Amino acid sequence: SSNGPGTALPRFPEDFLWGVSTSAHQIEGAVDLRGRSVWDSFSATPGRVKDGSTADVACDHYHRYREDVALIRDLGVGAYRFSVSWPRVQPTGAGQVSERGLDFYDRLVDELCAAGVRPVPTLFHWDTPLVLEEAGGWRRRDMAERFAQYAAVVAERIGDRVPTWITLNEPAEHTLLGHALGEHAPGHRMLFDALPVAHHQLLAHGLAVQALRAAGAADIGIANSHGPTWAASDEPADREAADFYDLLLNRLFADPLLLGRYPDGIAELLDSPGLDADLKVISAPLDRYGVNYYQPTMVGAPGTGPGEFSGVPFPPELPFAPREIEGFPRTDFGWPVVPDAFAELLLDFRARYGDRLPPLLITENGCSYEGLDDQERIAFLDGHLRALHRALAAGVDVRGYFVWSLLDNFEWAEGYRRRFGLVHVDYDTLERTPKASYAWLRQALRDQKFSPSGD
Ligand code: GBH
Repeated sequence: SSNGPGTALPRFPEDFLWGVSTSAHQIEGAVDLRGRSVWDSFSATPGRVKDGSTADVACDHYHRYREDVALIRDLGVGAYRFSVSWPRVQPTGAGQVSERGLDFYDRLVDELCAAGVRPVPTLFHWDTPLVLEEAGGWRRRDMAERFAQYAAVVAERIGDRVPTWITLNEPAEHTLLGHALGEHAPGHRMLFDALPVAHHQLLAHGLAVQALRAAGAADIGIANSHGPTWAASDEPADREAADFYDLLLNRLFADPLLLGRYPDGIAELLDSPGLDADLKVISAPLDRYGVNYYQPTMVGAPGTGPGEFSGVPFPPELPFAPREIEGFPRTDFGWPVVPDAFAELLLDFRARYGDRLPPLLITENGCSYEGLDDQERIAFLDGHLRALHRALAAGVDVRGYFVWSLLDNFEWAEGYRRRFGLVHVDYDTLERTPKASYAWLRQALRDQKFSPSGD
């Protein structure tokens, strides 16, 4: 049988969970109805967001969520992963709770349930309340307790209707881009001094898990970004660099969560009192492990290669240097499209963590392309779903797959220049138009005989 978008996908398990993902800051808008976040001030600083845009309006999802839930329902998926904006719930990040903010998520969850779609909220997708950042933000250990208190507030309000929780989105990216390299909010360029930011997020996750369990949550996970790391050559210096990058991307967060310890060398750098006790909290059992997958990365020895990363000069003092991966198609963002690397990642992950690995959810996978007739996106999704199916057949326990993203949205430092949606958004009229990929996915789910309600 032939492969490709022209032929039906292989059959996935009947109870496989199909979904779409978004995040609060990238779609909600309604900035006046919430507290300010680090991304508001970052976007207001000239030069930080490439097209000079802000997320003040974004997709105006706050006012248009009914239309968006209808799009999710008509697509035929069974789940929707969205994020809760911390400054919408707690405008200053602590204490005072905004009833209006909580009401929004209450209505959204009701609307999803009425449409037969499972709500999968993520509690933090990078929009730290600005007041907390100005007091030291994730560089401070007590952010972890603040986050757990916020988690308890949200769980108390919507927990009765939430089957699955995700604590944090991609703490690796938030540490690396937001605090080590300064390309994302809050824009710190601390290089290796950013390591405590990683630890504090992990501790925040662990304390939030305790708070969610206390509120009765039965199904909890985290969403980490992962991808295979390839060495530029077999030379020892390139291999060493690749191992180090692999440690930062694939192990720095997963090892503490799944094995209860940091990779060799990291605990010494952290030099944090009470680390063993923290690691007990961090490694409490999870019900799901979320993987966000986009592309493999190639690195070489420090000081080699083009000296830049995604068009930004790369600090030569780091022990690896990014390289271009040649020989594959690229998305509009320039990311290589390598479906086989998705299967490679999942098999490697299973080999590395074995029985310590909870069932996986693919919490994000997607690509940026222009246009309504987005055949490239169809080919991307088709290729990645086939790769995922191969990993399933090889015994990797994956329970669901979420496309990033439902809608075109505010793509962080790129602004609105990158479009990841199954649904096009006209940023002047805010009109939504399903793309060819939306129709393709809907048909693929029908071919699977997938039933959102599970019967
Ligand atoms: C996710 O992060 C975010 O969770 C989401 O908010 C965001 O909108 C979405 O992805 C799309 O960006 O220069 O070829 O080495 C993205 C994780 C990690 C993916 C770094 C791209 C670098 C590509 N990213 N990776 S490359």
